[in-house]
Amino acid sequence: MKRTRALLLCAGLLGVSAPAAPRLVPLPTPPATADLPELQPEPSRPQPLAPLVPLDTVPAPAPVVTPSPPPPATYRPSDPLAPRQWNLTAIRMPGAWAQLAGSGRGAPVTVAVLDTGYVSTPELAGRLVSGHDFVSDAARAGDGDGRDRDASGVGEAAYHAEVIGNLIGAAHDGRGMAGINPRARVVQVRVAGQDGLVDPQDLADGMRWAAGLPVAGAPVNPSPARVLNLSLYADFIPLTGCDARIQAAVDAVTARGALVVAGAANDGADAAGYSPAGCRGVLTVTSVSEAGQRPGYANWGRSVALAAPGGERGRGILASSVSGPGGERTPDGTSLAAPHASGVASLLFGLRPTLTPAQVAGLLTRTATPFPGGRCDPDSRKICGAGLLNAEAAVRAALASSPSPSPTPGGTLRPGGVR
Ligand SMILES: [Ca+2]
Ligand SMILES: [Ca+2]
Repeated sequence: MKRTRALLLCAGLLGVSAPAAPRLVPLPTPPATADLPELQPEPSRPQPLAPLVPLDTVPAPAPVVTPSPPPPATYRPSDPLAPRQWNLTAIRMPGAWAQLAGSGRGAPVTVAVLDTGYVSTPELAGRLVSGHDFVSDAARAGDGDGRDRDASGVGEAAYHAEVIGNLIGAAHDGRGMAGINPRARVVQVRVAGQDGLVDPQDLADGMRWAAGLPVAGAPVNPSPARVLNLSLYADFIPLTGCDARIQAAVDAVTARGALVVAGAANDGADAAGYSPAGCRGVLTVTSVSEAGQRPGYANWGRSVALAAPGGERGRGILASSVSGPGGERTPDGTSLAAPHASGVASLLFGLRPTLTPAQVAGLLTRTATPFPGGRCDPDSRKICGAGLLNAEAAVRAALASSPSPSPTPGGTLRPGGVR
């Protein structure tokens, strides 16, 4: 069965539920300095956070009281769009940043965005890599050839990858938007043609390459990723379950230590039929609105691990963009939900590099905030996983976990949330 419409998981791109034209508002002129200030603590706020487990010490056999100043309660990025980025408040990013920024905790982590390709954005200056173009069909590629080393996005859909990358890692620099992990490194891997369609083999090869595995005809990725964000699904195949090629790629990159995060897709259907959303070992993320409810477009079902903001008509996910005319965009869709989980996952890997993909997935799912009333949808069949992504609780749980590479009594993480 051939799919005939663009299948990137941005409802706005599909014209499913977003306004007919993106809302474009010019961004203010950036300041001259290129230096990115660190997160600034919000002044004079109460400090109700529980004491944190020290990062760099092996847990002692007996309880030890460690005198250390409590972290600030919250951080507020100074980026002009930040006050309107309701999605970051919804996943409790201020409380997560508060645990990270005060002591500069966490190593930079590389996230691969497998999508429409590379767009040079100031939000990721110095942290953005143009990966590889895996679109093999020259007729759909729009760049005149098949696979090549230039991952640049082509055409109107190119903003899709840019917005996703920005949501994951936009700098807290007083310009544009604030990202979830402003220290993340982003590798853009092009797997979607100019038409927005994704060939299953291109996707499978792009996934392997992103994680640092060898792919014939491509140089080895010098920036292998710990997190692969897939805000898309493979076209040209029946939507009856996980494609064997995609499952094999998921298994290979997971064994390599990379977590695969996928959007659930935007058909208002059971996500189990989709690849990679329906594949084993994938952290599949569906959308909720600001009120924590499933928008009609968002896929659902047992293959969904958790939910994150994807927005809805008139209340999308605010992002800055330099693609096309540039300015603000407010797309909605599960394309925007997945990178919330990818961004938080990258924070957890930065804090605890020895965590496995299953352990990070387990941290994200077991710390999720329950949906209002316990469900994301009045229809009991339409389930959305463990709850709403909670970055503050996930970071706290990661900091409380053992930094040991092997599970130890009392420090064992219970894998969960990944099928
Ligand atoms: Ca090409
Ligand atoms: Ca910014």
